[in-house]
Amino acid sequence: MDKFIGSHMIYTYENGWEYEIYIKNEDTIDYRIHSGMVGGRWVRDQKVNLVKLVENVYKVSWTEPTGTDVALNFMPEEKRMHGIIFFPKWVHEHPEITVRYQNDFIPLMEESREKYETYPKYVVPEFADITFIENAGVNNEQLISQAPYAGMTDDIRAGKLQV
Ligand code: FER
Repeated sequence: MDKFIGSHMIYTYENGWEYEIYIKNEDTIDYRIHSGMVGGRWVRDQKVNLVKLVENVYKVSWTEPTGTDVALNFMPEEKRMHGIIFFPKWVHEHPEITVRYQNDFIPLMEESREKYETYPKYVVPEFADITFIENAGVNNEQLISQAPYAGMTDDIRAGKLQV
């Protein structure tokens, strides 16, 4: 697992949604969502379950304060991953409530998941191509420390965003 921990990746799902993840340590991720239904959303210090399934295949799973459940399988050697996201009905209907720096709005997420409907869930299973991968070390607090902006992933891939 040591090889995977510290991975900083950008990937584009086959539906066009672009995401960025940093595997901060053995049970924590930071991430930014650059496009798609909840583009602009970003989160630090989300607790996850992280396991190595077989050599070079890793699974990251968690449940969000919004009630969204996520399971991701990474195959870094193939530059591919597969993600499945289970959105509560309310996130599909009011994605804008979740599009923010979530860490500063945990009570709003918890209120919204009680106030609005959960079912039926909106399930999004997609493969993605990994377009950037580096190892940024463990517990790097600078890496995901600013809001996503248009063109940010191009800047990261071009090495223009040094942290
Ligand atoms: C991902 C798919 C979904 C991901 C995060 C999410 C970091 C989170 C979704 C949400 O909470 O709305 O690949 O990677």
